Amino acid sequence: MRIFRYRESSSIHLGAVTEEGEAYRLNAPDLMSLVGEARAAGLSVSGYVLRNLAQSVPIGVRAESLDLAAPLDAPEVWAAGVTYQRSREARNFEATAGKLDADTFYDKVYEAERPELFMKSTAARTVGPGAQVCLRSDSTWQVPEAELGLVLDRGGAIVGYTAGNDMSCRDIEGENPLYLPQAKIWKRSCAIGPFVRLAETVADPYALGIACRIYRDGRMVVEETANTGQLKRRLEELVGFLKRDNELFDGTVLLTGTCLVPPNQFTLASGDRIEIEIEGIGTLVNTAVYAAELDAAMIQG
Ligand code: DO4
Ligand code: MG
Repeated sequence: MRIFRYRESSSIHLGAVTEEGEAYRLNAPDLMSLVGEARAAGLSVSGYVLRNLAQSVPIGVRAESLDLAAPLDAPEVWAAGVTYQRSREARNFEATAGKLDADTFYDKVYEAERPELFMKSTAARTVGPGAQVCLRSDSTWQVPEAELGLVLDRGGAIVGYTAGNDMSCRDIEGENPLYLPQAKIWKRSCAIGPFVRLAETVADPYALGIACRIYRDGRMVVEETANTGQLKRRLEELVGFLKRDNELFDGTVLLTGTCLVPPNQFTLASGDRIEIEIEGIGTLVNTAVYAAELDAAMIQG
């Protein structure tokens, strides 16, 4: 079962898609309230939704055809790095311009007990499906990073899985890893959604196909595919380090690292359409635009 939000008549509603593909409007205000209600009733979230389906309104159309919004307002988005061999290779390439002759910090963190975890985004910087993600004006090597996102409760329990885009500047990080926050965090540099697949309805989170496609002027210019089976770490291991001596908030999202990297010569351009698809979860679509272009469009109204 998948949970989503959609806009209709200037309101935002919570919805669920059953395994049969039927979409229903739910009464709960948001995902984490739904989780609370289910727990109070002693049921799994999907069991709770199914039990209350008779009181829910069938939407009558496929969820994908609705005006979908971010599935939740994640108070914080964290991200793991170098959790796949593909990311390790890409980080080594950008840090050494392909002239690798010794172990790098990336090699070390890939093998280390402690994973790389970093703060990726706040609620105000995170967008949902269909929204524009921003490009930086001071980078010439920008890529989307397609990642499996974990939706956590305040105790660190995995409530569900979503698709995430960890927009990244390869040149800024490659110049100096101390620039990581600038390579990762700026206005609209993170997207999540459109669906959260409830954790109890995912048989094996280590067997999900992931695809990233980028379209320019209607033509596909990048297509990369991989599988979460290539993840070096266990999800609980990443969450364990995130919550260690830390305070988590209901609805925190943890992106689990990228296994998809466009060819090294590729950089995003304004107007590019980015599609991130995770098997059984859904497809997150966003368009890239320079932050200044977005600001100018907003001023013009
Ligand atoms: O080391 C930098 C971050 C890498 C990353 O974001 C990833 O592997 O997904
Ligand atoms: Mg990443």
